Amino acid sequence: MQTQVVIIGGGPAGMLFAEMLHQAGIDSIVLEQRTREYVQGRIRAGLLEEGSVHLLRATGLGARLDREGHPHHGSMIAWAGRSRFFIDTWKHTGRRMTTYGQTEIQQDLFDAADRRNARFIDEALDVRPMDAATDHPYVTFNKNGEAFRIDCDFIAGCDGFHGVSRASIPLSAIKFFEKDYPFGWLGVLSETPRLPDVVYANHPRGFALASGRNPMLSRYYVQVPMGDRIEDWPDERFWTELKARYPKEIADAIVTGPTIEKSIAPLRSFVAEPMHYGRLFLAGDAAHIVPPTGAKGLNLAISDVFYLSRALTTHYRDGTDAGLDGYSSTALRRVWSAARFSWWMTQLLHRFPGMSDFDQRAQESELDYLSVSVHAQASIAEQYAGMPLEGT
Ligand code: RFL
Ligand code: PHB
Repeated sequence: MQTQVVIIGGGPAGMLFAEMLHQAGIDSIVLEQRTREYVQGRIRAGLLEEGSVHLLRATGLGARLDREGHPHHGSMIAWAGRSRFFIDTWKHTGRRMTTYGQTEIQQDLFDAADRRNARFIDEALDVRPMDAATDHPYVTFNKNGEAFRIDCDFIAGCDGFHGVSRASIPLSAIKFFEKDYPFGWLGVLSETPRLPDVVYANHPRGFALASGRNPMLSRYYVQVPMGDRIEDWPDERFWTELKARYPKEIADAIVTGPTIEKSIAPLRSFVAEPMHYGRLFLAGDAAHIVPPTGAKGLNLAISDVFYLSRALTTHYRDGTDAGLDGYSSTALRRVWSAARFSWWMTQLLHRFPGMSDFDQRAQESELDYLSVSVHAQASIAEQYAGMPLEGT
């Protein structure tokens, strides 16, 4: 087979990249190791920056997002026994946030791919990017026991944190920056009315988060120790723990019910530099992971593929490679800004094992400061709303 760009990974980064390339008249093939149904069923992110909503709209993916997404003016932070404050992105930046599930975006992307008869190959096993350091890269894989090869101009590694793309880069050509957190998030989805606001909570029992997918579908998270398993968290224990971490009036407003999905995700910060090796370019979770506290992972995946599609568009249209040469440094500026913000939100809102009394007071003092300082609130709102894309 032959194409201009082989995209490894059919998650949001890979599928959106294929759509953006198609709009620019650039041909691609997406290789996904799982089944389409599996990719579709994964429950993950929910909160979109306004810039991400604009990019999705500009790529023809706005219709259902505009109908069913829930735009709002920011999120609330509550902490034990104190007043709450609102991260008002609308007041401080004129930008809104939108809750719209990653599952829905994935569905919209598959629908768009179907409409244009895109080449999307799922259950592609043993995918290998080859000769990325040369002008003639190619990718090999197996499907249904048969071996295939695709010759291409470029390879896009959109295969998430555990993918093969980053792992194929020689260690002498890439540097990793990592930080692990000593806890995870237990997330549940429940067909119960969501709270009117997204509410983050810092409590002596640990962090909690209330979000939603639609008026009758709520999404909640609680911080859990490393090593906890789903079986440790029957529904009743989950709801009791969640409510215990919110001030009474918020806890009373939470409607409980059976959960329809439950999963535990570890929290991690990770950045790979540079985000390319020869003609292999990394985008999304393949290149970086942020803890979900800042709601940035999916938004970064979207901005990465925007930058990369713009660079490839000028490569094919004008024959200039300045965009490709600058892709990594341009993308990394936004990545590091989000990585720093996500790390900061994580240390502000979680209880860390072994935290000293001093650490505890310092955290409380920072929350107190945030709740009274309009300057501090403007700064957090600006970062939460998302920094603007360069060159737009
Ligand atoms: P994905 O979604 O992991 O997709 C990668 C795809 O590549 C496939 N793959 C391979 N295919 C072929 N060959 C191989 N060798 C392959 N290896 C892997 C995989 O099967 C998969 O289909 O990465 P992508 O596209 O970069 O998208 C990133 C986002 O999924 C991620 O950043 C967000 O979900 C993070 N995130 C959030 N981001 C936000 O912007 N806002 C949020 O509110 C938010 N909340 C969250 C989150 C992530 C969470 N978890 C579970 C970590 C909440 C949670 C709980
Ligand atoms: C979500 O709705 O899943 C969500 C919202 C905010 C976050 C993380 C996840 O920071």
